[in-house]
Amino acid sequence: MTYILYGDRGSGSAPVEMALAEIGAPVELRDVPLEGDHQLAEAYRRINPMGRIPTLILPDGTVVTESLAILLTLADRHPAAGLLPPPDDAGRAVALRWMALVAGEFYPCVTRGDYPERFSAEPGHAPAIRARAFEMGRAVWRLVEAEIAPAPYLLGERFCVADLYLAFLSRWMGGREWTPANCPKVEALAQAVAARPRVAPVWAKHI
Ligand SMILES: N[C@@H](CCC(=O)N[C@@H](CS)C(=O)NCC(=O)O)C(=O)O
Repeated sequence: MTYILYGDRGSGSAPVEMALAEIGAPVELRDVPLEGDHQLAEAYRRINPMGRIPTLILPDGTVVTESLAILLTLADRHPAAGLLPPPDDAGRAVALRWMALVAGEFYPCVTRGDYPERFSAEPGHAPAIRARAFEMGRAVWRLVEAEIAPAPYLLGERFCVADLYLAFLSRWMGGREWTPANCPKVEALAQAVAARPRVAPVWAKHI
């Protein structure tokens, strides 16, 4: 029943590792250091053809890529952990909404910020691409900030996997300094998640 998680410190594998900690599921962690572009190595691309982390291998060998798909898969496979409300609960729709927004709108900004040279054939464009990616990424968090009312979690007292995902991704793109100053509700959510007993050691390792 052991999962295999490919990832790196501070990366998108962190919320997956945190979800596994909440579940209490055994996991073998395999390092794919982004420094040196090990995610682009041929051997790893045979597992994840996008050359990205995280990748989760289920105990039966099934490969799951895409952080959102991985987290939802874990929530589905371990209902006793309560990582998502049931399908007929509106809270599930709320959780999915915020996770999809962050996966679809914020994560691509992170890629543009980290690898601006991929987005223009003209090397001189990189600083402007990076700057715009930061603006667009922060616009996503401002929108989240305006809409959520964590108490202390997105669904009130009930913790869910969306809390993990938003909390950890809010640390990226300078978020550790920018979020407390600009998005106090998102910051409070991040602190509440970071303080959870099973999450705290994993959070500390990745931040
Ligand atoms: N859509 C993917 C994005 C994954 C992603 O971009 N991961 C980053 C690390 S957090 C990565 O592997 N970057 C390396 C690269 O783009 O070459 C997901 O949600 O899992």
